[in-house]
Amino acid sequence: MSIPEFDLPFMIQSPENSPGTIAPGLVLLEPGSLALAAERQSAYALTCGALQPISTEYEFIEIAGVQILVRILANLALKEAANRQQSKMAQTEGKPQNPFLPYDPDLFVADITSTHLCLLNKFNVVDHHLLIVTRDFEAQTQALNGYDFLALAVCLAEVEGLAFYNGGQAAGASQPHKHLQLVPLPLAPVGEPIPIAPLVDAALAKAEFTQVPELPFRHQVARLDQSAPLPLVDRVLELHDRYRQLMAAVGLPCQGAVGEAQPGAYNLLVTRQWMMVVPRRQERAGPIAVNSLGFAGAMLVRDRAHLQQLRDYGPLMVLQQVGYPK
Ligand code: B4P
Repeated sequence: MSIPEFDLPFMIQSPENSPGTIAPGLVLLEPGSLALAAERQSAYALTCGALQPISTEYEFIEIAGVQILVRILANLALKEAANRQQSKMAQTEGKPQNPFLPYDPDLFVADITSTHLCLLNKFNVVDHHLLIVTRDFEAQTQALNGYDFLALAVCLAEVEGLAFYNGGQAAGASQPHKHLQLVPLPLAPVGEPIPIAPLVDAALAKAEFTQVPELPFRHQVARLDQSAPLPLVDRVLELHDRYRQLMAAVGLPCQGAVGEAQPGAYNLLVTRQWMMVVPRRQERAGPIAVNSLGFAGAMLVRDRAHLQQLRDYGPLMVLQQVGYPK
């Protein structure tokens, strides 16, 4: 099988260098504009009803010296109604509905590159939750490639946040069209900006490619230098290289080439300082569904009964059950 290699020179083209053409990997975002565009579009999308935030309360569960943030949903009714509508239309039309193709223009934030654009998450729990979506259909079960990391590097330079990817249904993905996500920090108004970050920082202070001793699920984490004043091309290569190294370390080796199928389900978490990969075996532990944010120490439950179950079982045990034991 021939898989096109990620072609580096494409990445560094600018519109001025190639007037009239859109090459893969061309950066289209005006520097410094993403956070403001997200704020403006959120304000507009709220007023016109395109954005339908989900209210939550939150509590913390302390475990292994970490304050795990747990959000408790107040009302999922709108999202569930949209899910039912999506399934009904899929049945009527005989094919799955895709909310990202075509996307709702009222949720459009910005063109990022010639291959990716940025949308607001329609059912956001945290403000300015961004989706980084491929323009053309690509499956959420494909490995991430250089163009995905180019879009990610551009967005992460603009917004100090936690980027993540739910690689496949067992990793929490509900939409089959490829989308990375980016939530601005902090994840909660009090406490650590990312609950598990102190543990990750402590582990990375000893080794740049390692595991976090306190976390009982299979994972691997690597240091990143995305805050350094490096050329974009170097930051993209760092992300792409680290991804492949981490995937191999957790038993999911891949090239990160365009069109390549992912070797198995996993969650990817990326900040400007580090990247983590967690292989997955199931979407939920009992009633508690987990996506990438769960492995950052930010979990979501439907109601207080599920919160109690999470307390009784222990959040780290839930994460181990949806992932693999170390
Ligand atoms: P996926 O990768 O498929 O899955 P997800 O983030 O886990 O969200 P899911 O859809 O499974 O929602 P859930 O009930 O678990 O992401 C698809 C994304 O597309 C979602 O963000 C979805 O909201 C969004 N979307 C769907 N239709 C859309 C449309 N027409 N236009 C634009 N975007 C659309 O969780 C409910 C919500 O809570 C989700 O927003 C989820 O991101 C968020 N969430 C889950 N866990 C969280 C946590 N621990 N902390 C904060 N927020 C959390």
